[in-house]
Amino acid sequence: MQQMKIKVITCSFLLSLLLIGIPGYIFSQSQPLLLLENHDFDLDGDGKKDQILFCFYSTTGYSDEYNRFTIEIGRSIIAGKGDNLDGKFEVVDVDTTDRFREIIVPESGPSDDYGVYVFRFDGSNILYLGYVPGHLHCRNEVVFDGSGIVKGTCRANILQTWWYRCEFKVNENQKLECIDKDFYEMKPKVRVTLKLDLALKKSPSDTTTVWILHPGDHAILIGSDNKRWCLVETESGLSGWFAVEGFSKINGRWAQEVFDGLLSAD
Ligand SMILES: [Ca+2]
Ligand SMILES: [Ca+2]
Repeated sequence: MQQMKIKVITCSFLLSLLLIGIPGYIFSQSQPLLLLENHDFDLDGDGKKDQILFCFYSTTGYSDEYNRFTIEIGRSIIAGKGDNLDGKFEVVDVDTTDRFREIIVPESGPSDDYGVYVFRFDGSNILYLGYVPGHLHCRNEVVFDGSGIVKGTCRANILQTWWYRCEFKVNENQKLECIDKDFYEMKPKVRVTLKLDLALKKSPSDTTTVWILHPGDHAILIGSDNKRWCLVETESGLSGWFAVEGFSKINGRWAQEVFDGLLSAD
């Protein structure tokens, strides 16, 4: 992975030129603009270096809060939106067995909701492959290791606030597609205290009750299918499953009525 050289200029004239033909944008003439240039990358594998022209700018009224960008390569140009864009791009290789190298654009999001936008130049057009959640340079939340599988850190959909390792691959439509799994390890692992009785099941496919947790018992939330079933482990090392309806109903009660210690973040 290589980070591009960044040159900061004020250049509303150049931005106007770049965005001819792209409707829906209004700029003030004094708007600051980051221009990034690099001539050293062959993105489409044809043996010729591709000139990449990158512009970040803001429509928020705050000059350092970049929420728009354009990428121009040859005659192809694409415009994108983001939230607290870092104002830089990088080149990665999603899959070392194909001829392409990809451009990624990181953002910090509205509330430390990090992620990267991924683009590919196919020799004619710049394609938007998709979005990978996670911080590009912290805790390996996002990993481009050339395997063809891009690893991200996704926020889960049930029970409480938690994250899991999600994986994406580029499908036949040139889009990053999330690889669905039956089980995701919860990050972080949360220790909860029971407030009500809770019957634990043997597995999602075998709902035989294996034992019952009682008020005051402690358990660790281990993982989930991120759809309905969650796995807990007791302090004595026993494990079992319980079902969640909707976002956080357990046997008709809110999860907070069943567990003390659940995480809840914006
Ligand atoms: Ca090339
Ligand atoms: Ca490649």
